[in-house]
Order: sequence, then C-alpha cells, then structure tokens
Amino acid sequence: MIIKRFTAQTAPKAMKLVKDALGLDAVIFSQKTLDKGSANERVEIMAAIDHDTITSPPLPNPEPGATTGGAGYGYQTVRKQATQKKPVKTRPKPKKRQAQAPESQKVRQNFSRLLQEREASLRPKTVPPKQLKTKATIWRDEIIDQVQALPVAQSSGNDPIIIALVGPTGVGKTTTAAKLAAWYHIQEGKKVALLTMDCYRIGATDQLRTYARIMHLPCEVAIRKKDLEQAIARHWDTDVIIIDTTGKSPYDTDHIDELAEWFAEIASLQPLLVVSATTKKEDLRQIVQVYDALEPHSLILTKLDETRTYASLCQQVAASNLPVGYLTMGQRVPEDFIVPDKPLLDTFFKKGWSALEQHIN
Ligand SMILES: Nc1nc2c(ncn2[C@@H]2O[C@H](COP(=O)(O)OP(=O)(O)O)[C@@H](O)[C@H]2O)c(=O)[nH]1
Ligand SMILES: [Mg+2]
Repeated sequence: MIIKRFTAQTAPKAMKLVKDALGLDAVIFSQKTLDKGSANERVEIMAAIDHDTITSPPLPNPEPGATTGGAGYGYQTVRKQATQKKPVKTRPKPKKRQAQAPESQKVRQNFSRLLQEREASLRPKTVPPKQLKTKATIWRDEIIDQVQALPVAQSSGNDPIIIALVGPTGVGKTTTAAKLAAWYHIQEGKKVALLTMDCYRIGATDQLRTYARIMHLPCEVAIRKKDLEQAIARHWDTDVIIIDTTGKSPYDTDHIDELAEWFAEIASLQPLLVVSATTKKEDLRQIVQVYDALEPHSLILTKLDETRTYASLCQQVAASNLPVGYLTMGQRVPEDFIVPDKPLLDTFFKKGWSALEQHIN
C-alpha cells in the first residue's frame, strides 16, 4: 500500500491531486485544514492506494503550495467523490463468447437433460407429505374400526345382571360403580344392589356406602368368598348387582388368582376391566394381559378428562380385543358417565375430547 499526503489551497484542488496521483480507487484517510485563518491556509488530504490498483504514476504538484507525501489511515475512496467521468483504469471486459453452433447447443441441451434425469432417478423416493397423511389416517381409521362398543349383557330370564368392576388401584372403580348404579337405577329404573369386596383400605367401604345411601340402594360388604356368594343370593331379586373390588398392582398376579377363585362360582358374573386413560402404554398392555385371566366382558375407560391424547389408548383398546362398555370423564356422580355406541367411539377416537364435551351435562 502507498500512503501519501496531498496539500493544496482548497479541498477540490487537493482531491484533484489525489486523483491524478493515485487514481479513482485511492482511499482518503483524513482531510484537515492547516494554518486555518492565515494567509498560508491550505487543505491536507492523506490518501492511500494498493500497489495493484495504481493506475497512473504520481504527478508532481501542479500548482504552488500543492504537495504530496506522508502516511495515515481512513475510510473513504476517491471514486465516491470523483467528478471525472472516465476511470483511469478499467477492468478488462470479458471477451464475448462466440455464438455456439446450433449443433453443439443441441448436444449440450441433451446432455444436461440426461444428467437431470439420472439425478432424479438416483434421488431417494420419498412419499409426498399429503400422501403420508392419508396413509396415517387410513391406518388410524383401521385401528378405530376394531374398537367395538358393548354395554353389559342382559341376563337370562329373571336372573339379575351381575357386574364386577376390576382393575388397578385408583382408576375409578368405586366412583364408576356408583355411576353405573345411578345410571341403572335412575335412567333405566332398575332395582340395583351394591356389594363391595374392597376392605383393603381404611374407609374404602364407606365411599360406596355413602353413594348407596344417597341413592337409597342396599350396600353390603363381602370380606370372604362365602360372604360374596351369600350377598348375591340375598339380592337375587334385584335387576342389577354391582360389585366393587379392591384395586391392586397389575404386577400382583396373586390378586388376580384370588379374584378368579371368588368369581369362579358365580356363573353369570360379568367382570368389567376399568382402565384409566392416563395410564402409560406399557402399563396398560400389562393390565390387559394380567386381567385376561378373569375373562373380562368389556372395558370401562375412565379419566378421559385428564388427557387430550387418546391415540395410544385407542391402540391398546383395539389390541385387547375387548369391547368398550362405558366411558367416564370426571368425578361427578352420576353426570360424568357415558354409555357409548360405536359411532360415538369412532368420533371420539378421531376427534378427541370435543366429541365427548357435547355429551357432558
Ligand atoms: N378426573 C377424573 N377423576 C376420576 C374419574 N373417575 C374417578 N375419578 C377420581 O379418581 C379417584 C380414585 O377413584 P376411585 O373410584 O376411588 O378409584 P378406585 O381405587 O379404582 O376405586 C377419586 O378421586 C375419583 O373421584 C374420572 O373419570 N375422571
Ligand atoms: Mg375403590
């Protein structure tokens, strides 16, 4: 880089010196007035240029008082200020390409088309997103199709319908037993009796007794297998007997064996497996598998209000091969309870929560 100082009586004159000496690509580092107010007042410009861009040799001062020399730093190029029309140095213009013969043009076009075709054939085949969505929807609908609705079966003759709610702890068995009792008693006008085998927790029986008292329904506790058989016999004249059971871990197989033994003697008993929508996929699979030993009649899906994602639940229900008998979506007894038909289950698993909302009072 060459750095020079230029002085002249006025700024335009000093700038002309810069242009003449360094050309239009010169960079102005500084400009200041020297001996301001005196007879010797003049303008000093510090300018620089790269060796490569020097376009013309530095000229001697064209007028008295004009000088060049020195060093500095700056930010401005002369080109911006130049009034001179023609640049001293011009970049050589690229040579004009000779017009191609039509023959060779054709060959080039064919070649690039072949290249494009080959690239396209090598690209991995991806399914367009729209098509993917359709496939996912088809797959989802196939799963939903497998989910069937089936309310509790009617009993033969004058025998009562006997239902037992089984399932893990805290899924809503007792609450749902009360909802079912209310539905049969209030909606269907049936004569209902409540039995509970749940003496495991302190106060567990009180929960169902309280519901029974409010609905003016009989409620009995069965601590032993014999108690259960006798209680059923006592309420044989009712339309529906609803049995609440103790919840245990789905990994406690002894509990399932014990229940199976209790139920073995009661021929028309329909076990309903209560599962919560908030249960994790793997646990749900385990629950369905373990309770299969009791040959459940159907599923009761509870706590549908506690989530908004039902795809995994739908898959598990379909995989269980068990129909869905009832849905619950809240703690209110008897309101938060639905006896779904197949179209409602379809809409629910397709649209989610909004499909249930309109059925809630
Ligand atoms: N959010 C919601 N809570 C529920 C539902 N069903 C039951 N519960 C609540 O879940 C808790 C456990 O219910 P409970 O009937 O005692 O379960 P159990 O141990 O299976 O008998 C209670 O606080 C119930 O009020 C439901 O559908 N939605
Ligand atoms: Mg309970």
